[in-house]
Amino acid sequence: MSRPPLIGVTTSITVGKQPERAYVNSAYLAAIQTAGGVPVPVTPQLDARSQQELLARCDGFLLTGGGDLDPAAFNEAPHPTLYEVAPARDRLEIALVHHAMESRKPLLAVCRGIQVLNVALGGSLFQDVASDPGSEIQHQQDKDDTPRNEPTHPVKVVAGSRLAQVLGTTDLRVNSMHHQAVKAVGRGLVPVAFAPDMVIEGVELEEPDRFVLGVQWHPEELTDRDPSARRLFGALVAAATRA
Ligand SMILES: [Mn+2]
Repeated sequence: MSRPPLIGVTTSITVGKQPERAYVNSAYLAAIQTAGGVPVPVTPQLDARSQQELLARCDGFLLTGGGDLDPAAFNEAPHPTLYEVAPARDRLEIALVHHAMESRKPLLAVCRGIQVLNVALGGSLFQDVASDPGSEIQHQQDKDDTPRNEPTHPVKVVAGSRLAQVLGTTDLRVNSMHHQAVKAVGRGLVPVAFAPDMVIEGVELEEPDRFVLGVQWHPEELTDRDPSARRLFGALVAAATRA
């Protein structure tokens, strides 16, 4: 019996508040543990040596949701709606993506995570989907106080993609708590899931034998009600067990 894999789970960090703290929503840790993995918080508070040692020991990674990336990373000026930019977190998570690419370790990227994955591979973001490109779909259900675990818009997944295979479906309804989205797609990534307004809701690495997936919704909040959400975390842990 192999040992359960260690899944590095990135944390948020307080911005402009003292004392500085790292934090992570329990739902991410629960989803990894239910899938049989051991979640290990990876925080921007670690120094470079600790970060490097910790990443090297992890068998797979989960990039979590949170505030916006500094748009300087894709050579754009900040949009007025930009919020909670944490440069130390950006640096850590971009380094983590490069580590996962070089070491060929599995990576699941959720919400902000899909944006980090895309930008780390040279892509760019729509900084405020509601105004650019503009949409009739409500991608920020938290604005209406809709519960985090309530699906609010449909997503179509490209048939034959790895994401469709992992989810076990090409049609699902997802929760939505993002005001940014993938614009120019990063090197080696393919968009494989779309909202009805054509906002990109899923990407994967083109290489067929690699497990690098990004989703714009929050499957960690849906594991109780949606088997496809459980399958995502199950597939990450399975891929990390083989890695
Ligand atoms: Mn959405």
